[in-house]
Amino acid sequence: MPDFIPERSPDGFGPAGALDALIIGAGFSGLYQLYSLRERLGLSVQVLEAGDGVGGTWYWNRYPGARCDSESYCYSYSFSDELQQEWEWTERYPEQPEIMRYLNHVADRFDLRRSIRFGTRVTAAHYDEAANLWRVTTGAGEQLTAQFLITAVGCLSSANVPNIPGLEDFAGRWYHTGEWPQEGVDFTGKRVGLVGTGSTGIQATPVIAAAAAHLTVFQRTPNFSVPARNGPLTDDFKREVKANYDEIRRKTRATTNGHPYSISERLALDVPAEERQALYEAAWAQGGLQFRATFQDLLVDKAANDTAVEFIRAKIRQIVHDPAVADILTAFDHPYAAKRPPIDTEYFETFNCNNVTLVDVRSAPIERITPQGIRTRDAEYGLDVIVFATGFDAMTGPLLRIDIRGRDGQSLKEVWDAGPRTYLGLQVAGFPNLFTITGPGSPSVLCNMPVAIEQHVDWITDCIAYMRQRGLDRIEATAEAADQWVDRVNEAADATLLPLAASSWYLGANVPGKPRVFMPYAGGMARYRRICDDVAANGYEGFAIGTPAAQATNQAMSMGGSGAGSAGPLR
Ligand code: N01
Repeated sequence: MPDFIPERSPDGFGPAGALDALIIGAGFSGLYQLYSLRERLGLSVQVLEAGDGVGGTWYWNRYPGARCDSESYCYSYSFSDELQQEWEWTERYPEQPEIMRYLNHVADRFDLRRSIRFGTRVTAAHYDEAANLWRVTTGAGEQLTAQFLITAVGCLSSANVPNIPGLEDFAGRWYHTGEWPQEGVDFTGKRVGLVGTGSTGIQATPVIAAAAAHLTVFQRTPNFSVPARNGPLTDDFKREVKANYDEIRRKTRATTNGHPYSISERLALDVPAEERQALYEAAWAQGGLQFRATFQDLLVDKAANDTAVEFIRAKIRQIVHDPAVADILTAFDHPYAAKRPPIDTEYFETFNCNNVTLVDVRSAPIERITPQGIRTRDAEYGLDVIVFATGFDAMTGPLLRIDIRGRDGQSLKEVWDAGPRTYLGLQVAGFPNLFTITGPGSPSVLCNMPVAIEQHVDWITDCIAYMRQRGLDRIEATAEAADQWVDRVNEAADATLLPLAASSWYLGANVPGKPRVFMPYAGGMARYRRICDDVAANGYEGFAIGTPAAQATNQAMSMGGSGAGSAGPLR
């Protein structure tokens, strides 16, 4: 039984005692979805959040050096002009505490906390077909019911701690960067081992090295990184941004990755070598993820990409004094940006410090963790602290750790046994009234996240408004539409170099046993937005939408060959 009485929606819609909508997660997505459904549609909404505060991914990822790789003024909500005018970002890239201040400000400014229950983890969500309701269970065993269930669980929120034998015997302390202690970790005088050199490890390395007696970095796959060139924002820049926010937001919505810059139209091999070098130098000096945009074909043409690889390799060799260390750092096995490219502040420079050691665990793998430290095939490294910067069970992990069951009790885990299958990354066939914000099959992690989040939240909100206006109470992606969308997601990935990174978390390759399926939609945010808009404009094409009774008729019709886009007679 719910332990509170939810407020009723003004139109009194929905079975007695049930919420109109239940949202899982109070990060960027959950906060905006709550605001949209409560303030724009006037629905009764409850957010359940496992953490003790808002922030989602940013609440948990408090590791040293945690900072956003998107530029602060665009890593923010666009839905409220008052909000964007009043908030002051201080740096080019916001540090984790600054993002937390921002999200707490948003929660207070829009009075969101009264609809959020903190410290409440959702363990199960089962669809009750007869009642057309989701029955949601929390870790404490409470049950809540809601017509719509919206997951705002983040793509990178399920920590991946590698299953290395001996961890339980380690005499020191160990941490995963994605579950960092709220009180922080004091590295003073400690011998620290850091496993993993993705974006997180690359951000954390210089900061931990500065604090610890000694840092040993265990690198399995060498990674590319470009300087972030972080720094304080000047008053002039802030004024300029605020005066031009409309145009900036228009641009972020129209670009491939949701950033405020366009990808160049130049092809890498169309320009003479000298000019290409000068362009890369300028991009390196400018810093940031924009380096990817230097040439149009970096992510689609291997020969073009090789020019970026060679440029970055040469830069690392210039920076790192010891050629043997530089060799390990530059033994790349994938095209540049085929994995999410990190950006850094003095990452490669850190390997020139006397208190830093790089260990190549590709050539000599980690064999076990001993009480004293980490033993590789070649040596044992004494450690007081181990930091796992080993990433996440991305995209599907946060959903699958909840026991989600749709029609006929079918579990999401079983339905996704061979990899995630969604329609637009928004819905799963067989799971009516369940929406997955930035779910697999949407651009999500290939995009500046707030841009992807706002697009999904707006689409879901419009969809629910559409249903309410027409007295429709159930929406479900058809299996045909989902199948076609999965094909499009695969085609979009195959048109790029992204699947060539064998160890990429985009493919699920970082988690042993996870099916290797390219999960995000790589066709670009702008194109995806158009597709979603067209689907809505065509009466939610590809979704069966109606009242439960009408929908049963539709499904029968659909099985009889009416295809995707079938709709209830009430529509
Ligand atoms: O995780 P990762 P991350 N033994 O999966 C290694 C976002 N992010 O937390 O490549 C040894 O990228 C693994 O090696 P390999 C961003 O989207 C955003 O760094 O599998 N090593 C790899 O080096 C990013 O992409 C920001 O061979 C092991 C590393 O651990 C995503 O989060 C900041 C291992 C994991 O890299 C994930 O980044 C930071 C093992 N058993 C992150 N298991 C912002 O800007 C794994 N590794 C907001």
